[in-house]
Order: sequence, then structure tokens, then C-alpha cells
Amino acid sequence: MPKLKRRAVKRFAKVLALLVVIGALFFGVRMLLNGLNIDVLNPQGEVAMKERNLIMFTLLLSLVVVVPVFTMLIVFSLRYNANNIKKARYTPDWDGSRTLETIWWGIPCIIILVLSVVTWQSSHDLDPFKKLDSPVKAIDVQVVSLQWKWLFIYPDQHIASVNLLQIPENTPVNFTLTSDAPMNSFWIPSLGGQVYAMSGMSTKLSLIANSKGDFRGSSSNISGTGFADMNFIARSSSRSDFDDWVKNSKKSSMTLDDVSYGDLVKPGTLDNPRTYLLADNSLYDKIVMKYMAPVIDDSHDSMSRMQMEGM
Ligand SMILES: [Cu+2]
Repeated sequence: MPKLKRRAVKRFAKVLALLVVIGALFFGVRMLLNGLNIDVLNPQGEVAMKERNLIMFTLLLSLVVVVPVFTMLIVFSLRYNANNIKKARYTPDWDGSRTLETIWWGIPCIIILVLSVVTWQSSHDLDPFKKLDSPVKAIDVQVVSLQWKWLFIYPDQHIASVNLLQIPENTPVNFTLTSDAPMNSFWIPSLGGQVYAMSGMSTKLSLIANSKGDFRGSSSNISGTGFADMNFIARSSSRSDFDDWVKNSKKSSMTLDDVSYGDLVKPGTLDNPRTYLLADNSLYDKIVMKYMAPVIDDSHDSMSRMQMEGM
């Protein structure tokens, strides 16, 4: 076989191998995404939808740089390798090109500019403290992370539940969050969010579910032995199902008072969700205040200042 033809065959084999690798990677990633069925990419509420769009937009924008760079990496290594002297032009005196400089400084600058505007806008738009716009009246839920359970207090309905968050669909939910345990992170991937729950502090988060269903809720902050089981069900149902659930919970044989809360707060996991009648509407505030007692002892002055600043 003549030398030239042999080289052409070799190059064809190289390109073919490359295409096979790219194809395998593409299908591998697709299968992985389908198999995992990632909640974040499959939003069930307005907030999660906005977050998903932001992730996808940022991803596509970064591909504007990533795809050409990796294409050039492959093309240059094939074209300018030592065995390919004939094709590659030798230009030892070349030391600059205004066009190329404009491209590789200009495009990243534009991307950073676009990203900063988008990030600024979405940071304000998706501010967890911001209440959602909706003609439907929001419901309030107070969330307390325990070791290793999630307690949900419904102050207006006078009920509480553990490891089950029942909400009506298409209704904004205003959460206030704290912890009576180590720091945890409240996260319902299908609905958005991920906000820290910390003892002695109260944070806020507004979410909405725009469809019915059971969604996975979890703590995304490792907090000890029972952390792996510290999951809850976020159940979005029709308004009438929600009202029925509230009615049934009020008939619960269990009442959440100081004694039963004392049991609940002990480290341990629960096999099944529970519902309680709420005895004390100020329970949430008491839990927050538990960690906010002023330190009067002078020797701990710096400590009390730190606590004040943390408020
Ligand atoms: Cu904090």
C-alpha cells in the first residue's frame, strides 16, 4: 500500500475511534440521567422550575467555551503533532493576532457579563425570604430539624407532624425553619430550596407545589448517625384532601406538649410519619429561644457577643 494511502487510513481510524468515544460518552451520560431520574431536573413547582432553568442556562452558556476548547484540543493534537509536518504550517515569527486575541478575551468577558446580570437577577428573584406571588392565601409551616427527624408545626391548623409534610397544591407555603439539633439542611429537590436549619436561629423559605404527588424531602447536611434516615415525604394534594388530613390529625390520639416533645427530641429515627394535635402554639418560639438565653456571666462576655451577632 502506498505511504499516502496508509496515512489516510490511519487518520480515518483515529477519527472513527474518536467518534465512537464521543458517542459512548453521550449515551452514557443520557442513560445515567434517565436512570437516576434527577428531581432537580424534573421540577414540580414554580421555584424549582426557575432553579432548573438557571442551571440549564448556565450549563449551555459554559458549553460555548467548553465545546470549542475541547474541539481545538483534539484538532490541534492531530494536526500539529510531530508526524504531521506537511499539513501544519511552520510560522516561527508569528507572535500575535488581533482577531484571535479579541475572540479569546471577548467571548469570556461577554459570558461573565451575561452570567453576572443573570445571577444578580435570579439571586433577588429566588431569595428564600421573598414570599411568592399568588392569588391563593399562603399557609405557614414551622420546620424544626431534630436528631434525626423533621418536625412540621402548622400553627394556624393547631397540628404538627413528624416526617410528613402535607401541603395543598398551587398554594404558597411559607416556611420558618430552626433546629433543636446540630445544623441541618432542609431540601425538597422537586420543589426547590435547600435552606439551613440552625439552633437559635430562624430562617425562611417560600415554596409552592404546582402538581400533586409525593416528593422526596431530605437533610442535605450530614448531622450524625441517623442522618441517612432523616428523610420526609412532602405530599402535595388537593385542597380538600389537605383539609381532610388536618381534620384527621386533630383527632390524633397524640398531643404535642412539653412531655411528648421531650420524647421526640431524643436522638433516634422514626419508622413511620406521625401526626399530633398541637397543645402549645408557641412551641416553635420556645425552641428558638432555648438557644438564645443571654449569657450573664462576665467571663463569657465574648461568647454572649457572638450569640448576639448570630441573631
Ligand atoms: Cu446560622
